Amino acid sequence: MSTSTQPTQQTLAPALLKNIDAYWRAANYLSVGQMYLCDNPLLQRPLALTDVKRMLLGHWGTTPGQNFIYVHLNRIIKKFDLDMIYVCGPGHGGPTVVANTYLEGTYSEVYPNISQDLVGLQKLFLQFSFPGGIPSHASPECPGSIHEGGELGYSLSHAFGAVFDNPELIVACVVGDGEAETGPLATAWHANKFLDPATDGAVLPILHLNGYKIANPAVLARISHEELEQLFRGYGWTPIFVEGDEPALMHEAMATALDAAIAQIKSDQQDARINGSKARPRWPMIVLKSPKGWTGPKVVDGKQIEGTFRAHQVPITDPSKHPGHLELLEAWLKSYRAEELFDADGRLIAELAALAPEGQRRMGANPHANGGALLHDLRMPDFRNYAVDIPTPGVRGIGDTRELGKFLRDVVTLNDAKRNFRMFGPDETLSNGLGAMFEVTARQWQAQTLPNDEFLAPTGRVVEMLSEHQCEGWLEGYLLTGRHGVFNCYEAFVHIIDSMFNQHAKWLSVTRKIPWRRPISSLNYLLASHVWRQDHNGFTHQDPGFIDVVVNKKAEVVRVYLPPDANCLLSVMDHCLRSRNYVNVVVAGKHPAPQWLTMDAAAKHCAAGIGIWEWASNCGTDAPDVVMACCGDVPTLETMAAVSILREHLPEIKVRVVNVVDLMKLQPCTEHPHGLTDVAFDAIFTQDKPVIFAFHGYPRLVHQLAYRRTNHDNIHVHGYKEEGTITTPFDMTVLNELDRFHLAIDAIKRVPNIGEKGLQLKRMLEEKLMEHRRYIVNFGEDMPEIRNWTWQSPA
Ligand SMILES: Cc1ncc(C[n+]2csc(CCOP(=O)(O)OP(=O)(O)O)c2C)c(N)n1
Repeated sequence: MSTSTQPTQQTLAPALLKNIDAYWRAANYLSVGQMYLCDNPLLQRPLALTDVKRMLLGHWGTTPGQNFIYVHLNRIIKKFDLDMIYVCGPGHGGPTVVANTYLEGTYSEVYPNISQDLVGLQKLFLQFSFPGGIPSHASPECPGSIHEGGELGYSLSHAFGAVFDNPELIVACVVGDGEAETGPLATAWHANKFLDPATDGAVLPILHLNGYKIANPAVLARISHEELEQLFRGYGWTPIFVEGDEPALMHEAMATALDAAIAQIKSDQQDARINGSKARPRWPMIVLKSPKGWTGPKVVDGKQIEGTFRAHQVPITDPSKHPGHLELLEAWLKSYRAEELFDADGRLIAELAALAPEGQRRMGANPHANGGALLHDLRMPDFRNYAVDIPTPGVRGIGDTRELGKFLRDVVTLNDAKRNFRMFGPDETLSNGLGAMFEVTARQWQAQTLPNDEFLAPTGRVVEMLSEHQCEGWLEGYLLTGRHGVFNCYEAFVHIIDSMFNQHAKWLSVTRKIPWRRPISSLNYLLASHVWRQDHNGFTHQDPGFIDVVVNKKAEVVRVYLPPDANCLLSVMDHCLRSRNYVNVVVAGKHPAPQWLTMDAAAKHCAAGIGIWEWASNCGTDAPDVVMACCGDVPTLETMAAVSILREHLPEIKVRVVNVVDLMKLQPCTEHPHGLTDVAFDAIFTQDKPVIFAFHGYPRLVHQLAYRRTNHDNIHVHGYKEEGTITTPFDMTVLNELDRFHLAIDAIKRVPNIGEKGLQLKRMLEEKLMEHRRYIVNFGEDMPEIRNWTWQSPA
């Protein structure tokens, strides 16, 4: 199906077409006003230099096209009583969402000072891109937005995340033709192979083919119509083209296209929901080809603006410095004939106001775009019921994430009816040890299946696509619309979405200060298959740096947990799934590993976030000679083994064992709400004793967090030093000097007056390291004393 600018049918009655055009003019006028005016909002007197902002900021190019889309969506929402939200891919079209939510009334409802009158209009204009005002993007401050779009590329992923398990919702998602060149957006078209037409909603992508980015043409705008159409058909979409620049024809074409798109969505959904069709729909999408900076100045200073890249930002520059620009700006503003659109008090005339949907059907007031308002607590199984039995510390477990899998399986079951919990991941749910989930659910998959496939079904709580971008974007969209979930990922490759995490954390930081934005469920990362157990995959798979990225963000938003065993992992995950407005990063192992704490002890330890393991220490309440600290499952194992060595060979050294679950405990309490007071920190780490700190990640991070502590100079951190390859698990720790021998040697070096006995032990441990090397090279596995080592509790 293809719609041209010469529509064969008349979708819009002449009066409606005229009003739609007038509404579009109103939105365009408000957009230009936001970019330029600080006063005289309706030009009730001649435009003066003092009416124009001193700093001119904003993006005009995308805005008129998006205003055009918005008014047409309003019509279609009313016509079909649609539950629809708007995702503004090129979020720099912020003036669109602000102008339109203002016109429909939602803006003034959440910001009563921005009233629908002359005073409010002036404030609306002034606040835009102005110190103390609002950003120029579809930012959290704007009602109806779940996607700021400052960093391009994530619109479609967010849109799909929003419609999972929202069968009545349609997300109209504007994709910039420049945005479409980004990696995340380019893969996002495949999301249609994961959407269940029976139980999920629909996404209506609107590719905004306005031809240009900031300074370049957009690739999709410079391939033939046929090639573009084939591209989207190849991705499984049914493109409907709306092309042109003559407003009246374009209104008609857009209305016809939207009618067709909605009819197709409804018919596809009906086929699946009523007729039981199992076919994957070829969902409709719209390609809107319109000039960049449509209706704006045609030529400025002898250069063409409309329909070129030059329309991207502010087409008319500072009138105080450029003769003739004030007149050009006035003529541009007047071209929208605001006097026909607003009454003398600045109120949109009733005939036009009636075009907007009402109540929660307004895209700015749709509760899906304020997901916290729809959020229900998860029904949670009692994590204590999944306790690993610990008859004695050090017993070997089956793999911490494998225990967690059973808990998550039951989270799925308990919330099955509500359909508000999902696990997203790039193909690693099984590999990360969470296979128990598949006892009760499947991977959602709408493409073909073959007899040997496993755990694929039209609908399921697990969604896996080998695109970390999609997994992240889907989960974000899912959370932002009021649901819960987990992203499980290889630790090294979660870096792929560093920047998406950044943006989500920023969103959360801002929304915390917006009272009408209700808290949403936290974004939970479960990073299994971590650096220390990627011995078989090698160097490429060894990178614990995501937590370094995470801790850069506002303390009020980020939390990092490194549970040492399965019971702690269960306790931590229970907490994360109940939490709101955070990003929680949980790093856990999947391989059989020693278990340390009973469930009661684990729950207490995790609640404290850090603690002295007295049962593993040999100094009782006395001051220690050395603090052996650990954070992470493998560092804990190596520390415990090092402590055993010291206890056996140098029992006179008083060792205190400290375990850190909650990394942010290390930061001062003035920096992070979880941070220890200096007094509490000193009580654990002492003021002057050496601390040998075995850390899961890059050593620098511990120093960064603890640099203000009294005893910082005595903290010696062992962590990942970017040494790695395919080798044995223990050798990974040896290469990075995180192993028991290096830890014990470091303790010997740091404890004063250690004597000849200590030096002998040091030599013995150095010899052990050589023996280890010889052994693994000969046998290809770790020495039996390493493989079979178990913790022996002190007598
Ligand atoms: C990931 C990313 N890279 C670069 C930019 C800088 N940038 C802002 S707007 C823009 C061009 C966008 O073009 P398009 O998506 O076609 O939007 P429109 O032309 O409608 O403004 C670029 C490159 C960005 N915001 N995000």
